[in-house]
Amino acid sequence: MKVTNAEIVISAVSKKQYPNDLLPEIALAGRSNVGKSSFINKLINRKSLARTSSKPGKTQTLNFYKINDAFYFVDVPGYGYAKVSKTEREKWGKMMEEYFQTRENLKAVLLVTDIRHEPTKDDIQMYDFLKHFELPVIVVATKMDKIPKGKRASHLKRTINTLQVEKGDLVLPFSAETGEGKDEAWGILKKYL
Ligand SMILES: Nc1nc2c(ncn2[C@@H]2O[C@H](COP(=O)(O)OP(=O)(O)OP(=O)(O)O)[C@@H](O)[C@H]2O)c(=O)[nH]1
Ligand SMILES: [Mg+2]
Repeated sequence: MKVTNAEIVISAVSKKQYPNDLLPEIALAGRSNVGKSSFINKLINRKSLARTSSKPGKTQTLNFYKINDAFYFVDVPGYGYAKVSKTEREKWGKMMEEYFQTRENLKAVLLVTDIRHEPTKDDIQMYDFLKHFELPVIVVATKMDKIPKGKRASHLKRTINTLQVEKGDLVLPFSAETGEGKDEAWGILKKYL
């Protein structure tokens, strides 16, 4: 897809702030610091529209990025960052449920995982949570540039096995560094838009 326009519309913390123009949405979920915001930037060819950071916990709100006036990427705050208070975690949980459970224009979720590491308990929980709400899930195995070619297959297999990815759910090797998987990502997303 040729992206000619991309803009942040709102950083929302609750439902009443979500955009109401009924455009389809694609959400990004995953651990803190895994590369969700970087994924968005890579797909839309913008260095830093979605704010990224080497420190975990950069994205704290549901950030709605309107693309070509046609759909939204929704950048969701990450999970699994240890230095988060119980209150913060509960606030996060409520925000997630409110969004994933009730959002009718949400068409698919990209669950971003780090190919270097085995998916965590939190990743498994998130995958199961999304499946529970019967949302289409695409697993994005990012940071592919960080592992040697010879280990790709075994790492991908580990991700699939640990998450127990259901038949029919796609797993996409990706790198925001090299652009690997970008065209494939658009190919997949087009089907939901
Ligand atoms: N080598 C490499 N680094 C990446 C890749 N994707 C993201 N990063 C780096 O990982 C760090 C975190 O990236 P972000 O995109 O901010 O991660 P996030 O998931 O949005 O993080 P939160 O907003 O904190 O949840 C940054 O330093 C990025 O440059 C990738 O594909 N390869
Ligand atoms: Mg982010």
